[in-house]
Amino acid sequence: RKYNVAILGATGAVGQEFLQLIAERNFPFQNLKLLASERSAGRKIDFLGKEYTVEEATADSFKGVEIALFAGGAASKTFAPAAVKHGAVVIDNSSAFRMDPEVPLVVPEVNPEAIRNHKGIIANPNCSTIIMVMALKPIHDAVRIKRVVVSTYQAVSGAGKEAIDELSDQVKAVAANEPVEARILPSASLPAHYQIAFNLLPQVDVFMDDGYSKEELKMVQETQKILDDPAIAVTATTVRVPVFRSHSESVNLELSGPLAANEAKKLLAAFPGIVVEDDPSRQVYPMPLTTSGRNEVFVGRIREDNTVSHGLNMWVVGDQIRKGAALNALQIAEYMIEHNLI
Ligand code: 2RA
Repeated sequence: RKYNVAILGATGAVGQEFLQLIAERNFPFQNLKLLASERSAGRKIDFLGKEYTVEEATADSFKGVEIALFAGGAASKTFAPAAVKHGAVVIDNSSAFRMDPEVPLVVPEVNPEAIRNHKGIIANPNCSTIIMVMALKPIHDAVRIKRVVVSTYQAVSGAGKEAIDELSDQVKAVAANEPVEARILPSASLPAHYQIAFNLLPQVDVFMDDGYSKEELKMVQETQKILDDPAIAVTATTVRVPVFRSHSESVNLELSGPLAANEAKKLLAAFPGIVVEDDPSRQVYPMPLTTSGRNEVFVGRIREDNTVSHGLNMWVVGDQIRKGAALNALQIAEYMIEHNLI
């Protein structure tokens, strides 16, 4: 059967990817409502041969809606309760409800069973967490992971369309020897903004009192919730890099027992949604330019780390807008339809 779907944040990078994916995957929608802030209301969007007018989101927008895809941002907190009250299932890409014990935090290939406990809202994890836990899960199931040390190389798309435009504009300005403007990164709400073109910013989101950023905290807490293992030690350094739309992550693991690199490679290759690209002798490894626009998470540079007992290193890359946000959320909806959970 087909479902009445609403997309909140329809005009942003993730909202646009929802539309792209709904078309690509033939997602069974009956009616489609495109919702956004007042600023974007009124915009016309052509989709599958029909013209849609973006509406300003209100509590009543969700009347009759069965599946509400929230692209993220502050609007989620405002509208999720109203959408649930109208009987919709909300799949929310914002961080608002991720750590709420009543709200499942789900990567469908990793912990689909958690979806059954939903009370109307299912939270989509942070993009850098989704990409990492896809690679952790097959290993963790075989040999429990004791500790994760991750450094991320995050695409500007994580900070939205404006950040994508900012990188592009800065590269052009540098090439033309013109002044470079920095207004968005590391985050529009912060007092200081820095050039990202030909630079690296060791800040994603705001810093907390302990010197870690909220992004780094998310990777710790969300990983423990998704793997249902509060004892797994995770430490993260998240960095913004001048790449458009794929996040890359250097992941170091300390396992509770032996696992040869070749064994790890087999486990990863067998995991749904993972592609192993790992042949140093032929210079084969994942890169953001080759993973962007793809649905899978790509893993390479898989090798033992003998500086600790049972150590393993790997390089994990995935499209931040797809598997990191819109695709993962849509896969949750697909799973719910397939298992009669909507
Ligand atoms: C970022 N993970 O990359 C955060 C939110 N998408 O900015």
